Amino acid sequence: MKLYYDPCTVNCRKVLAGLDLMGVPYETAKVDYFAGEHKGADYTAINPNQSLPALVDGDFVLWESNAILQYAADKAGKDAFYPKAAAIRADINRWHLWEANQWFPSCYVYLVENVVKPILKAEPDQAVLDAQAAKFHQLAGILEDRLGKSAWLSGPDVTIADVAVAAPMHLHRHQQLPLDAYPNLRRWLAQVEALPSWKKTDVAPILGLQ
Ligand SMILES: N[C@@H](CCC(=O)N[C@@H](CS)C(=O)NCC(=O)O)C(=O)O
Repeated sequence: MKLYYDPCTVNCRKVLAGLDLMGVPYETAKVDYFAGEHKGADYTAINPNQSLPALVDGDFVLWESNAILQYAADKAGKDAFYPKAAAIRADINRWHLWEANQWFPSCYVYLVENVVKPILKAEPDQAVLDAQAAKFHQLAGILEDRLGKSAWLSGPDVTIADVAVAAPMHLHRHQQLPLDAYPNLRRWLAQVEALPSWKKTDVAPILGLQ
């Protein structure tokens, strides 16, 4: 399996951390996000969405980071991180869909305004942040409630649901995500941050963030 990635992006970090957590072997091909290589003809032939990451396994090409985690877990037989029991698997699939549809877009607003714009020497737009706040708190409340019931998102053990949902908030201090009201969420995030696979894939040094 070859992963096309740039380690600085949210969804690539998600896959890198997830593959490392599961101990799945893979090769890599770097695609420079800030140089726009993901929009070049070679990479577009692999992922017509022109977004990162993508996985190539023989003749099989797969994009969508959560689908990559699911495929890698199944292919390598890492059932502990993506159990086959129907209800647990459906729960993990649910968090993966929710992450892509709801959580990532909300956290991304904070990433763009408070991390990307300052890197590009632009000013964060407080009106954009204010407009997102109600949605962010609604979604964070859902996580807070869930994480009040179990140690990890899908039960007592870490799974690929945790890696996926943590990824959009991976630079939460720099993103300035408003997490004060969510003790269960902060407790869980600290657990994720203590995982060796998470530490190994830290993006802050790559982006020059302290
Ligand atoms: N739902 C997709 C989202 C992929 C995505 O948007 N990736 C970002 C990097 S995190 C990207 O490459 N965006 C294209 C761009 O900014 O031009 C996934 O999970 O793989």
